[in-house]
Amino acid sequence: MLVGVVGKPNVGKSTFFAAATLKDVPIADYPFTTIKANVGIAHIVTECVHGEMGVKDTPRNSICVNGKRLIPVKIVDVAGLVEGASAGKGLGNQFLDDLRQADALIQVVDASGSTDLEGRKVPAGTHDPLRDIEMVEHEFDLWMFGILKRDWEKATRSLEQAGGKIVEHLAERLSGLSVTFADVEQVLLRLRFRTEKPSQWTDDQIMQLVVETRKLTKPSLLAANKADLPTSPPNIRRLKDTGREVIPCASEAELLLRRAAEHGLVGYTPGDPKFSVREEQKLSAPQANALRLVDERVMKVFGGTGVQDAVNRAFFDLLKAIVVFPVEDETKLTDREGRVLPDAFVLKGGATALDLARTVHSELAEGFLYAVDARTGMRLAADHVLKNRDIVKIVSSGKRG
Ligand SMILES: Nc1nc2c(ncn2[C@@H]2O[C@H](COP(=O)(O)OP(=O)(O)OP(=O)(O)O)[C@@H](O)[C@H]2O)c(=O)[nH]1
Ligand SMILES: [Mg+2]
Repeated sequence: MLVGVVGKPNVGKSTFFAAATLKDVPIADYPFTTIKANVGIAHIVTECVHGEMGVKDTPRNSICVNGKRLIPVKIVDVAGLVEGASAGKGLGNQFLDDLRQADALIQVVDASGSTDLEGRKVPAGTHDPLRDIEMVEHEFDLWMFGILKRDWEKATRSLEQAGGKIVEHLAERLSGLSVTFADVEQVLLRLRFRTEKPSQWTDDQIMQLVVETRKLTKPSLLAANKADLPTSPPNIRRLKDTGREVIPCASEAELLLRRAAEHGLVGYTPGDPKFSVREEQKLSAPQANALRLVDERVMKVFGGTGVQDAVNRAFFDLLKAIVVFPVEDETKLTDREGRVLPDAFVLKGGATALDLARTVHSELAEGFLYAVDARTGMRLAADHVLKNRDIVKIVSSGKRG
């Protein structure tokens, strides 16, 4: 699963990305700072199961901090998107190509209204961020529309003559965008288009198809960034009034806190509503002042920086992801080497016991016999749908079983 960080230029996408991954990427106060996409590892946070199970864990693929399990996930930060990008303006289509594999999007918005539609600086509060959302989504749609319209008439006519299925044609055209056959089928069912005569579909209909496909296959939430600035709160309210999922974010504050925590200057776990200063005497005056501002303008107002919340919600809400703990000994909750609850895997919502086996190791899946729910001791079949925080042993005839 991959989540893309998108938006117009200069809204703080790379700052958000850097705060979520602690990867050093270019950040600057002008448009098109990012040219090449940045891929990095963020973490999603869930209550660890070790407390509930009364054991002390020894994590391997993830981290356990203060009872919370932090599990690695992939995110990508792309170049800024401007009006006309789908037709090559700005950095053009390239960033859209970088989003092909994304399963969900975090759309970063400059809630302070201090950058225009193209990302240039303007006096704070003078630009309406609601316009940016429409622009970004419309460009995305135009791009997908362009992919479908490429020799549409020729392709659909020959399809009709050969008795082929439009679902297959569409799924094939969009397969590079992480769109499946089942996705297209679902969209067409909802739209009730005449599937036997696609050559007669109007451009409006094809656009409708695109919009529905985007909503289904690239669900998104809004990260209302630069929330620390005084012009942001009214815009955040207006963004929320649209009915969209909006998370006030202060990416710069999160970056500051995570870096300070890395150096042991503050106590802070991503997602916490507050932080504590550890080594007051080691802070320079500007550092101390910056931390005071973060406390006053972000933590006390929004109850956190929002960055971790946005990453969590992209996976848990948009993708309905679940975290599952595989073990080899279902009573001791250990792996072969005796590590307690070593791994936590992120799976797509609806994932089965067999999907978990596949994720752990292909051999486990090939020889899959059954799984065991470590909490209840019950046997689970291959098609058993797993829940968030399940602890599961897989029994397999494969070498690793
Ligand atoms: N006040 C404030 N400024 C921020 C915040 N996040 C980012 N910025 C500033 O916004 C400017 C743009 O940040 P970037 O992260 O480079 O923005 P971007 O969206 O990646 O920009 P492009 O790559 O050019 O599209 C920088 O000056 C950041 O310091 C925030 O939470 N609050
Ligand atoms: Mg950038």
